[in-house]
Parts: sequence; C-alpha cells; structure tokens
Amino acid sequence: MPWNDTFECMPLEELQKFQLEKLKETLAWVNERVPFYRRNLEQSGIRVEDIKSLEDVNKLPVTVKNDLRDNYPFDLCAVPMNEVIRVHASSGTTGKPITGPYTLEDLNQWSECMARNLWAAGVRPEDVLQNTYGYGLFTGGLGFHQGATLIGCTIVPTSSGQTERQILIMQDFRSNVLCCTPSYALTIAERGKEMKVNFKDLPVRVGIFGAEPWTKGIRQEIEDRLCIKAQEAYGLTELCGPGVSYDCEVQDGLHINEDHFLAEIVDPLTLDPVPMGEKGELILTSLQRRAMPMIRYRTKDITRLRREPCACGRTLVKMDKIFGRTDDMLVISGVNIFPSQIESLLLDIEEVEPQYVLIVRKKGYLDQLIIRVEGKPEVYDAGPEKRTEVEGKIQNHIKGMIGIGVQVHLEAPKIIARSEGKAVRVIDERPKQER
Ligand code: DLL
Repeated sequence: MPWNDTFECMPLEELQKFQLEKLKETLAWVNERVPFYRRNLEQSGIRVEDIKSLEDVNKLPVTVKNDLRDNYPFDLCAVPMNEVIRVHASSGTTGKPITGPYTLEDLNQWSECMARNLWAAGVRPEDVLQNTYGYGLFTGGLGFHQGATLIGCTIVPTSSGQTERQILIMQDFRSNVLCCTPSYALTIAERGKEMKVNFKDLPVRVGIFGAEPWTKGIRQEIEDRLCIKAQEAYGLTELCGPGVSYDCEVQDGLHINEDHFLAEIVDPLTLDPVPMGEKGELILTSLQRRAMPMIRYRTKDITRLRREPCACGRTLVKMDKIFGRTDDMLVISGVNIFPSQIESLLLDIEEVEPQYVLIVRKKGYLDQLIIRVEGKPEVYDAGPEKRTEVEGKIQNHIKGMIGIGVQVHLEAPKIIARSEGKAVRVIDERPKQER
C-alpha cells in the first residue's frame, strides 16, 4: 500500500483535472506576484486564461538556470520574506548559487513527497534510518530528514563524511536504512571491507540513493557489495530538492509526484514535445509551491516518460533512470557520448573497479577521451603485461560499442579520489569555446 493512495493511485482523468486546476492557480499566483513571470507571459502574449488544457503548458515560456541566477537571491520569490521559513541552495559549478525558499506549506508538501519516496522503498516507523546526505544548504540532508520524520522512524542524522564512523554507527545503532549518494555507497562498501565488516551481518536492508547519475550496473554493484536493495530518489533544488520522483519495489522507473510536478519531455534543441516513451529533456512545473513556484523549468536531465500500469498499484507516470545531463554530454570527434554510456561499458569489464574519471582533452584539432579506471588489486598486481592487456580490452569494447577510440589508463587500486557526496566523474580540459 503506498503512503498516499489518494494521490499515488489516482485515476488518470481525475489526476489530470487536478493538475490543470493547480497549474492555473500557480500561473495566476506567479503572474500576480513575480515580475519575472509577469514579464515573460506578457512578452509571449499568453494570458493565464489561455491555458485550457494540460497540453497548453507548452505554449508557456521555459525557465532556465540563468533566470534563477539573474534573479538571485530572492527576486523569483512569490511571498514576502517573513513568510519564508527556510532557504536551501545548490552551489552548482559556476557562478552564483541557486536558491530555494520555502514557506511552511512548501516544507509540509516536501515532507509529504519524501515520505512517499521512503515509504515506497519500504521504510516503516520501526526502522532506523541513517541519513548521510549532507545537512545544510544542500537539500539532501533535510529533505530525507523531513520525510523520515513524517513516517516516524528513528533518524540517525550523521550527515556526510567520516566513513569509518558511519560504519561504526551503522553497527552500533543497528541502522537498517541507509541514505546517501550512490558513489558514497561504494565508498562505504570499500571502507567496510577494509575494516573487515561483513555487510551480510549488518541490519541494513535497503538504501535510498540519488543526487547524481548512476547506471543500473552501479546499482547492482551496490546491492552486491552492501547486501541491500538499492532504491532511488530524484529531485533538484529548483523544484524542492529530492522528492520529485522515486522508484517503488518494482525498480522499473521512478514515479513522479504528479500532483506536485507537471512533467514534459522535449527535444533539447527545438523544445518541441517528444512523443510519450521517447528520450528528451525533462521539463518540470511545480503545481503547489508557494514561495518559489517554477514554470516549465528546464532540468537539463535526459530521460523518458512511460505511462503504464505498475505492479505496485501506483498510477503516477514513470521516468527512466536519468541517462545524463545535456551539459554533461561529451562530443568526442563528432560523436555524442554521455558519461553513463562509458560507465556501463566499464562495468562490463570484470577486471576493473567501479572507480573512474573521464578526462577530455584537445590534441591538435581532435578531441581525446582519456579514461582513468582502477584495476582490481589482483589484476593490477599481475604486472604491466596484464595491465596493457586489460587496457586494450577496454579500448576494444568501447570502440566496438560506440565507435570511438579512447586512451585507457589502468590505475592502481585506491588512486582515484573517493566521493563523500556527488562524485566528479568528468574533467573537461578543453577550452570552453571548443567543447
Ligand atoms: O541533488 C537533490 C537530491 C538530493 C536528489 C538527494 C536525490 C537525493 P541538486 O543538488 O540541485 O539537488 O542537484 C540536482 O542532480 O538535476 C540531476 O542532474 C542530479 N540528480 C538528482 N537525483 C538524481 C538521480 C539534488 N536519482 C541534479 N539520478 C539533477 C540522476 C540525479 N541524477
């Protein structure tokens, strides 16, 4: 049984009626209160009354990250600051952070969305949940904390880092739910092995992972190494943080909280809608937020939507695991590649660890992709000949599957920096204008 069967299992027609009503309310709300949206609507010649069906949403102008930067910190805020009771922010890689202000109502909605996420992963009031997402401006820590508080389980708010201590606490407090990024889950698994911990003997049975791209292969690695089930959370600061979508026990796509977020998939170049089931960029509109509603926010995340019956009983549309971000796409000698493709191919090679970094460089006029990946200790220690053989094997596999030549460096175990949060997997050394 889902956490909120009224909304999670709502018949489509009823859901869409609800969404349309909330969309119109949100548009009226921002039109009245946020000069940026009012200007945008005026310039595009669209009035709130023109939105008569959900499809009409694609008549509205999109909002992009730069709009948030230009309106930093609170010019997109639709309520006076005395009604804002919390602010989160994401640092991003360049420029000013993105801010996320919340009213009390927003925080309550967020807790509800996160409770659905945790409940779908099997979290119940009697559980002990260790939350290693960073507490602070990042939405991970407090987002999970609120959802877990609503469910009423015991929260162990360790926040991120100090891996050995995390493992000792896991043992001593008998934590049975682990929340962190997928890359940090691998760090925990590795440190635990060094500490001679047998994860089979620990009570942890499920983890809820997100905040960064991870392939199905990494999910399998985490499940095998930590002896747990690996569930997923997706979200972004601009829309509330985690809680936008989550997978259920079926583990076949993430259900979007559609009573809170209207999802579209568009072609990232033309912004034309793509048919249901086809890949494109995810665009999200918040339907109930008060402090900072988002109208048609371009997430840059690539996925596809599927509206199909799910064995869990939820009727909410499913999105596939994020395939990559439009701005993480590498163009290597004219071929478009996402880091997730390389990750999947590396995981096919049994001689390597799931620890890698992709380096993109310019060599003359050509782009070069260099893959630094760690060898398993016994492979690395077998000597230079073995290493060269494995490097060749990886090169051939990648050439065969995506048709590009890459340079591979099989590195010594533990040489690549371990992640405690979001892992840095791509270092693009090309001048910005040549990417
Ligand atoms: O990462 C919110 C979050 C916290 C989600 C904890 C899940 C768990 P930001 O820091 O604003 O917010 O980063 C948002 O991270 O646009 C995606 O590119 C990426 N991302 C988040 N979840 C996933 C996921 C949080 N499950 C950006 N799979 C998003 C792939 C994800 N990418």
